[in-house]
Amino acid sequence: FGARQRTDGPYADNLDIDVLIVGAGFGGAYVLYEMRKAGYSTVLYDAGTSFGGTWRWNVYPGARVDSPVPIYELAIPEVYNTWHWTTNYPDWRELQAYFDHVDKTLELSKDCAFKSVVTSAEFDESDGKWNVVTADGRKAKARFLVVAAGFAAKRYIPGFESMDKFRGTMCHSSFWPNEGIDYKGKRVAVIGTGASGVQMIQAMGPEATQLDVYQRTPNLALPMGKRDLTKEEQDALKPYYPEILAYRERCFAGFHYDLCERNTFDDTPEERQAHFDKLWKQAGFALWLGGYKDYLFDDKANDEAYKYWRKCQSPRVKNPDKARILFPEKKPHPFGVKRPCLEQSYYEVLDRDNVGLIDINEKSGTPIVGFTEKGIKTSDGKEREYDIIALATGFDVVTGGMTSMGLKSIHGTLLKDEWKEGAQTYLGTTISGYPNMFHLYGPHGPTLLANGPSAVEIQGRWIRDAINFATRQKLKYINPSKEASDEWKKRINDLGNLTLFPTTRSTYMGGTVPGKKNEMTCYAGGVNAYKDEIRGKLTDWVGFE
Ligand code: N01
Repeated sequence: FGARQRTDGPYADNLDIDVLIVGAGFGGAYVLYEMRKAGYSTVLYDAGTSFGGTWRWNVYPGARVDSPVPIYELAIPEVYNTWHWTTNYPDWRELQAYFDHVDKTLELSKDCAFKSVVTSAEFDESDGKWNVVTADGRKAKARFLVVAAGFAAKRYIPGFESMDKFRGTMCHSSFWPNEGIDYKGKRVAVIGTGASGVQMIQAMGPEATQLDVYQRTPNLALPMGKRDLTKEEQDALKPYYPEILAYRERCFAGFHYDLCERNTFDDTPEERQAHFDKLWKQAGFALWLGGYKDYLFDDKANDEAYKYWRKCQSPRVKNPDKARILFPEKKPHPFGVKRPCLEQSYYEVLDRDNVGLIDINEKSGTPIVGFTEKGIKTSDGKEREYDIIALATGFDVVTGGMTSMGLKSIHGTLLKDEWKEGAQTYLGTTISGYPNMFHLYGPHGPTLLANGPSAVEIQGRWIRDAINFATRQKLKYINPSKEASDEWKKRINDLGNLTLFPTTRSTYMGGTVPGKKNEMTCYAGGVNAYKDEIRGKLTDWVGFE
């Protein structure tokens, strides 16, 4: 991360402030804005060098948000009224420029210390303050600690045998250099076909000499529907932004879609076809987030969604061997319980002659057995040679950022040890034993089941109000009770168990890091219900000590 350049202002040693925020993505930016408006002395630490969070790190080829704007932006008028996008699905460069604009408009950086990695944080009950230490030894005291680390702060690299022997270039999607890696005319492998893998494959396939895709599970990808946006059409819509952006919080996933009021088999096959066709035409996440209301609960209903998806996408791949791996007749998992990526030319790129598709699924294919100096070896004894290996293998998702920060409870235990048996939170915003600490866009909130800005604004306002109430009531600290926290965990699991999510290992179930507990990580009752549920607890400190 490099050394800190400054020693003044937010970079000073021995800070003593009201609120310390960790993370400069949407969550951190929003909370900093709210805290300052409320008059608290606030400082934000981030490991990177500017605002953007995940969009500063994930600059791999083809990286582009797959949630449309203006849904995917902050509902802050001074920011959106002075900003225009070039497209409804901006790429990482445009998102970085947007974050620079947020920073400049709200003057956020003056309260930020970048290149500041938190390595330990412990609450002192005697003075009611957090003691936070950074990697370069700075200390800070704060009454409140807000962890806005995001769900993808800690990358996951599988421990393939002899990885260190590979002599070519190897890089994880979230650690791609800003200046890029020249893959034109090179032999490239991509491992992983989640959202990052799909986008990399689309970008690199047409340029590389040879691109091999190592797929463990097919991505049930949907057409993105990307198009250019003009300044005029955005200006015409801006008077309605307050209503459009508020509407997100009334929808299940914080987008502008909602599940349809009918069950799958309420409709005749013809009506069903017409309904699916309508969603398909809308593109984006419509088929996923606007489907029949039972399809994420009832496997038979889910079959209909999968069959429709397969019928639409499979004609795009002519190579029968590839088609078999990409569109199995028996669905690989219920449609929608793993995040369908939004694609533009994914299937045409996979169908190219210079693009290979290797099924590394343990049941149906030939798993990777290890790396060599020159490439990758699979269980059928084949060794393929590469110049570049791109790891699109995801993250220690949702909890990894929080467990890497050295957070210590008032009982002397470390969060990373406590959460070995699974995350434990109250309301997806607080943790028992960690008084006056809040988190957002992390475990047990809507998080991965929600549009990012919608979720962080709901949680950010709640955190602001909790801090306001505690301050006005002169409470030294607030701490959720163990009982309330157990109840919330049960609520998360009960909601999850109503759905088909627990049938499949996925980011919603904690990801694929070996040994990590497979359990529901997000609140599955919907953004709208979540908002009401947590607000109700704040008025009388229900569940807090
Ligand atoms: O990571 P992932 P991601 N051997 O965990 C495979 C957001 N996001 O970086 O499916 C072989 O989804 C794994 O296989 P399987 C988005 O919310 C958004 O792509 O577990 N393969 C999978 O294919 C997303 O959910 C955007 O069988 C292994 C892949 O690696 C989240 O970030 C863009 C393996 C990991 O997929 C993470 O997405 C990018 C192993 N040992 C990301 N281990 C946009 O907005 C894992 N895999 C556009």
